[in-house]
Amino acid sequence: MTGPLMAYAADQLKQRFTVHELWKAPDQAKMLAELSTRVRGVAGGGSHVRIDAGLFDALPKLEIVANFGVGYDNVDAKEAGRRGVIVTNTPDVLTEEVADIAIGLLLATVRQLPQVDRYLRAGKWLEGAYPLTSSLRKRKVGIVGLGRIGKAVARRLEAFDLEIVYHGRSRQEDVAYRYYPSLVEMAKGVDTLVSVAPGGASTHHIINAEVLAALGPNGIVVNVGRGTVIDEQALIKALQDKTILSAGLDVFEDEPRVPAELIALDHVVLLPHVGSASVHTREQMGQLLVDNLVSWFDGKGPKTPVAETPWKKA
Ligand code: A2R
Repeated sequence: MTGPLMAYAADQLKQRFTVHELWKAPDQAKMLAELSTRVRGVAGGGSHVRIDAGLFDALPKLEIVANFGVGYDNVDAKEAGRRGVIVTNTPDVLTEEVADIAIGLLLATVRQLPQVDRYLRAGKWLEGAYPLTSSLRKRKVGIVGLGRIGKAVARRLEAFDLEIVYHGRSRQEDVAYRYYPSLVEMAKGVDTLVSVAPGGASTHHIINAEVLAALGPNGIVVNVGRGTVIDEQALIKALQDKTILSAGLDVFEDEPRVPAELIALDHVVLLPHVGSASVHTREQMGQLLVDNLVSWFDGKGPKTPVAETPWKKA
């Protein structure tokens, strides 16, 4: 294990395997050197530990990396593929949970729910009503990354009677929403962006100053995918100078560090990456991580390999 995992999953791993806890070692390089010919599987927790060529070099007998989370930008999956190491993630089991948070965050941002709560607690209601807020009504929502979670968000937004469009690398033939090959063009046509795109080089800072300017002064940005998708400094500037109206963020560029300039802005809503963080869903994710390792070492192949390391039964 490269980092702590919830007991629900860690206990199962310890029952089935000999588990070494890398992050607890006073000298991690020494531990890796001692274990180099014995470690066959890695359970990766969280996005803060990079699993890349350095670790693969240190563990030449490695067969599988089971990542906790659907996003695996913390793993160099292409390099794993080149070396014949399987990478698995935890898709589907968190889709609805993260979509719920996307909607909750959107509503909280548009109607300023945390700010309104703070207002009441500060006793200000006794002095008068909270100022009127912006509205979800008549908003047009552009989804950045219409994948499993993006589609679950879109399904929920349909119930709110909002117009939905999307941007991704390719048009999806089986959806009726309008497709924008250009993110800037989509931003010009909507006032609300919901980003559910993965991290990594291909999405790095795709929501930049130009996109935010195109979104305009009524613009709201919600991000539940990866922090690196948004140019955070450009976002801070756009919020400070009112290029856009507000933002609701569950993910940040350098978690768990959140820029003081963002925290200083009272009109944004900030969550500490809790999209999938319910007991129910985290247990499902932990179980899928365990199931991938058990299935692999039982000789039955990985359950949910990522695209870069496809599995074909021999
Ligand atoms: O690009 P497409 O057509 O393959 O659509 C995928 C989109 N996507 C991108 N969109 C714009 N620019 C890119 N460079 C780019 N790369 C990928 O993101 C697809 O519609 C979506 C990802 O969907 P799924 O693979 O089904 O992932 P899921 O389960 O919805 O999770 C999305 C992300 C995770 O990677 C974590 O970062 C986070 O949500 O939890």
